[in-house]
Amino acid sequence: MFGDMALTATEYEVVYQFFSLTLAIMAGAAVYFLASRKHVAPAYRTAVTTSAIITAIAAYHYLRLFQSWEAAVVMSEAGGYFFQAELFSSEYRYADWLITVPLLMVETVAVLNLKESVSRKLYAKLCISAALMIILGYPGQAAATEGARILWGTLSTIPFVYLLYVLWRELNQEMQDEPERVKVLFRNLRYLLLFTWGVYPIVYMFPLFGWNGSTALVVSQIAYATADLAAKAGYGLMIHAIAVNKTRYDLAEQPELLRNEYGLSSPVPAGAE
Ligand SMILES: *C/C=C(C)/C=C/C=C(C)/C=C/C1=C(C)CCCC1(C)C
Repeated sequence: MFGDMALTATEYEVVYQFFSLTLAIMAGAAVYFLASRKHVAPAYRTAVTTSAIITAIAAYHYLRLFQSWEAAVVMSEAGGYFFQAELFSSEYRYADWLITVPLLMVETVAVLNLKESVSRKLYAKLCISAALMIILGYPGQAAATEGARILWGTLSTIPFVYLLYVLWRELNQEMQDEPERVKVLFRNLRYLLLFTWGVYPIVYMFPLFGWNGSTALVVSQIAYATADLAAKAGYGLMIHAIAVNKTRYDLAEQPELLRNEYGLSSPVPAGAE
């Protein structure tokens, strides 16, 4: 719902630099997660690998968004900057979310290493509702009218609320036997999810408040990028911390795992998270 508009040089630069920075951090995070897989037991590696995949996919999409931003902003004859809404592809965001948001659900379940029958149901519920949330939100993002934005936004909120319900209610029942430390980390993980994911519907509503000038355009891009960093790279760090703790706990409980299943040569050093 952002139309063509004049931008100041600062507004153009701020988004340009922030996209560039986000791209760099996402790419760095992907390398870090790949390299730190070995700190955790094989049972938890899928979760950490998934973090690497998510941040790599996001890095690629930030490259595309960065290029799209460069292409969409031209110099006007008067010498100022001019944003051409048609040329800026926010589709990259939705394409990214469609893949990365279900993957974020995959890593959340994978790191718990639950019974297969239980995790299979959770994967299905969480991945399907995550994908539905993004698919239903897109027509509203692309719509030209407020009515359509409200309608699709509301429809998209239904799977979002269901997803939160599954994460809080159903997953709690599965968490009973987890060590205290893992319970605390997992509680914090869900709060991180709630606060970062909450940013997206708020930004989505900007035009409904009549907020669609150049400041709103810049703020929405920065807000999305910041939320993406916290919800993907930051979230991945917390997943890694949970995996390290669970590895340590497993080894304390069953030291023979060290040699056999885990193939580790020495215990995970304390403070490795
Ligand atoms: C890495 C990207 C993430 C975590 C993206 C999350 C996106 C959302 C939670 C989007 C939610 C939306 C609604 C709940 C309603 C309005 C439409 C959306 C798609 C912005």
